[in-house]
Amino acid sequence: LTQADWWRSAVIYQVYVRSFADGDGDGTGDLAGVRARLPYLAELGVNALWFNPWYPSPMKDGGYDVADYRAIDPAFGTLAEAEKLIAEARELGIRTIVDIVPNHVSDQHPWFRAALEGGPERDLFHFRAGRGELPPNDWRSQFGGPAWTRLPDGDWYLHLFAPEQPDLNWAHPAVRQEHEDILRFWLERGVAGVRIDSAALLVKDPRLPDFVEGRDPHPYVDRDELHDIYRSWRRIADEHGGVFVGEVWLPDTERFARYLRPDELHTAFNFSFLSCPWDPDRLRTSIDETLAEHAPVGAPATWVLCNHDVTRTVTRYGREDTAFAFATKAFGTPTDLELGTRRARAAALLSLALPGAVYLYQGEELGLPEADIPRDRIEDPMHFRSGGTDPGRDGCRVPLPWVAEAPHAGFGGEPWLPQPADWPAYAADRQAQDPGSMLSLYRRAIRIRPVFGDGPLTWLSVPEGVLAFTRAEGVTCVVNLADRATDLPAHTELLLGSGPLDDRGRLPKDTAVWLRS
Ligand code: TEU
Repeated sequence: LTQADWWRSAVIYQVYVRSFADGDGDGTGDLAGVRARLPYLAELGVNALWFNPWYPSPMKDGGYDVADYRAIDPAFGTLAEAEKLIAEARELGIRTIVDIVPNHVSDQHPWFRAALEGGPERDLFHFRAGRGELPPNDWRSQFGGPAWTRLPDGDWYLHLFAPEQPDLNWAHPAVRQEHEDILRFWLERGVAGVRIDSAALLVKDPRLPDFVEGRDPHPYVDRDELHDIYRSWRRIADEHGGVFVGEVWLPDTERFARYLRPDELHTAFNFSFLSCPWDPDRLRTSIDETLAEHAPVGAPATWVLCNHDVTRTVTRYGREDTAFAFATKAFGTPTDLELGTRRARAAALLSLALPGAVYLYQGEELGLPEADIPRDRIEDPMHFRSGGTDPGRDGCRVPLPWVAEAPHAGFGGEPWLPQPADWPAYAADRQAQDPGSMLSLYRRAIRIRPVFGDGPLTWLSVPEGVLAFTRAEGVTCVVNLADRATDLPAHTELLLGSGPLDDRGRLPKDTAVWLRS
């Protein structure tokens, strides 16, 4: 692989800045905190950092309500500091990916404020008269409740997410122009890539019809007009050597792959893998379908186990229903963390052995569980819009534990979300000393991972319930998802294991190894 192709097999670490590390002691993570931890990230061995939105924001949706796309939220730092961070990371061989939110802006964005004043900026959004006392159509917000909010003047505006996130009108040329300028702005500041938030939702049917189950095209998901937008974005990326990763959430694999054609997005998140249950057949099918859908368009697959929207991996795999990822669970779902951790360790070796790029959400390398957030501390709008039944996504966004013996586990000041009492046990400094820790496993796995080369995947025939495959370099990954221990295929060297073999040298259940044949 050439330098320019780094993204085809990269390990990309997701930084949720607000919860990563707090450099100034105010309880909110910041760029100073990230800069201080760059050596940690270099030692972990990741190739790039994806920063969740770091722009000025009222934080009604963790920064996905952007008030200014060309600056840094003062709670995080300054633009000059971001440029320093980008350069310092690059010195360590780590590239930067920024998160662009094109579907909507904050209600505090100058455009929306001007629109509320009745200016021509109204055309940049979807303002409509209601149907009597009812909203203009029956669309629902992704967070629950109607997708429309009524203003004192009687008009309604569309928001597919929270009311503080009005949707932009992508049929308006100024919206396109503005986002192309924003892309250039960040690419010119040295970022290597851009994550595109809610990438399949931007374009709406201009008639804004009621939703009809199964009707194609959908009034706001995966509309054909999107491809023209991403083609012009791709030209901008190519001028700067930048790459895209789209948050394209589409179950239909053919429609999904259209976004990855050579003149569109470079990559997209693999939500099929993320929402796959801990089941050998389902995992193998997900892997096969992923590789099959990417091959014709020549795009590399991505492997995602967790992100800031879903339940932490060790918790998900420690529950009876291991499949769910996008919908959160009721409060107090029974969880076996020991089992979940064993599986998460095996899943780490599985995902890092597959062909393509791997996304690693901060804290996964520490094996953090989903935290129970006291109800009166929850901030996620998803919780409120569910009427309080859904705990929301804050449980995977708790400030990280760095130092076991320090106040707030070394995060910094009193964290904006409370840390569970056992957080110090997960602290990075403690795990760095422990060869059996999740951190040590991730460090070794990321270091050894290049032994798989960039060859294609070949499945080996092994007993039922076991997944085993090789890549061109003669290195094999074996994952045991059966109920009993299994014999290992012939090999000359055991490179890495997610856990010990049993006393007869067999691979126990919920365990993975990397072997040299
Ligand atoms: O998420 C978009 C998305 O797919 C969500 O609707 C997802 O289904 C939801 O979070 C339920 O889990 C992106 C961001 O990742 C998310 O954090 C933002 O809240 C959302 O966009 C709005 O910008």
